[in-house]
Amino acid sequence: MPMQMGWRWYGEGNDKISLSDIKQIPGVTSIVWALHDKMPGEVWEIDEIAEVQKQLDVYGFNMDVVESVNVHDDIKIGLPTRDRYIENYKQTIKNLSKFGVKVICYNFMPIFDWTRTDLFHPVGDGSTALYYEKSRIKENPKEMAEYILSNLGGMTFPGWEPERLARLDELFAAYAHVTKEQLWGNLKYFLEAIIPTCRECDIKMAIHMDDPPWDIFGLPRLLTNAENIERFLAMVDDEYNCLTLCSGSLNADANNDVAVIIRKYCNRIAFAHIRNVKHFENGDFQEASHRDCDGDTRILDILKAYHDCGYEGYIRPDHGRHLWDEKPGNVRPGYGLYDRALGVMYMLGVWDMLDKLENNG
Ligand SMILES: [Mn+2]
Repeated sequence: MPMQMGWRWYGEGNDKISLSDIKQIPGVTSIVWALHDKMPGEVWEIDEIAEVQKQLDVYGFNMDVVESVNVHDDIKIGLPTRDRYIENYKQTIKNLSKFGVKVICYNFMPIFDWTRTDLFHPVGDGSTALYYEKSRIKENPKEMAEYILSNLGGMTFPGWEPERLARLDELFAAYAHVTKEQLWGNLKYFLEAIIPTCRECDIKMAIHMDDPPWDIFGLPRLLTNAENIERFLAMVDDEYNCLTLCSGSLNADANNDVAVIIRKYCNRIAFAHIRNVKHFENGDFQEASHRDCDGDTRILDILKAYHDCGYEGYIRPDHGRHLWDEKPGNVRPGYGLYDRALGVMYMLGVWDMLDKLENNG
């Protein structure tokens, strides 16, 4: 079985890109989906999941990959109330298994999900892309949160729930005493509680890399480099404890050689995000097209590594630039149609050629 191409879709009425649009992109078989109106900690109910299945069935897409089932802050903080939310999480896993779901992507980042300082930074060719200006991430997380929320144009973004971020002071106070070691411990507690359910349901838990892969605003981050990936996999050494290997997140730190990491941990990668990043000398970075030479992430080496390992998991283009008529207000930042579709074709082009060289010499 070859790797399986997916496309992240935000759901009926919540995504300007339709399933019919996606169907016209060659090679996409999996819709990477979620129930985007769910708050972290809530159970995903059978009838709600069935609704999505019905929509995908019309186009013959599978719903094998969920991104994300978000983890409640009480679990990350390690509060006594976490057990209730862990039970809910297990129920969600059980409900998802009834629909053939194979992989759940999640992350364990405190308070903020991915973080950028500019969502529509000019690339220089007329397009725009997400940008991270290191000097602007200093003391004031509120300013950044307000900027990002005000530029989502009312669109939902997992990890950026306005209801949660309205309580930013409260959240920072709650995390103030959580050291990096405690956060590791809380992640272990969570995984040890749910992995037996994952085994029973044949669903892999695939943690997303932290983005960017370093501490921000004094908040600890764990999944940042090869050493920490090693620690994570050894901590709960189980085939259902897996990775969402996000090339763009890891390579925001230029020291991370993503292709080397893939070759080492390929059997524990359940989901691959492919994204290219361009580095600047002062530590800033900008997202780039998937084409190898447009960034510094070495996309060709990454695809070759997956191919050499016989990777049969799920893969998707990650963020794309905003092209042509995609402008603030009409596009979900990073998740436009065109550049991600170009990314799919680039990846499939490389992959098909690697197949051909392997089969015909
Ligand atoms: Mn990613």
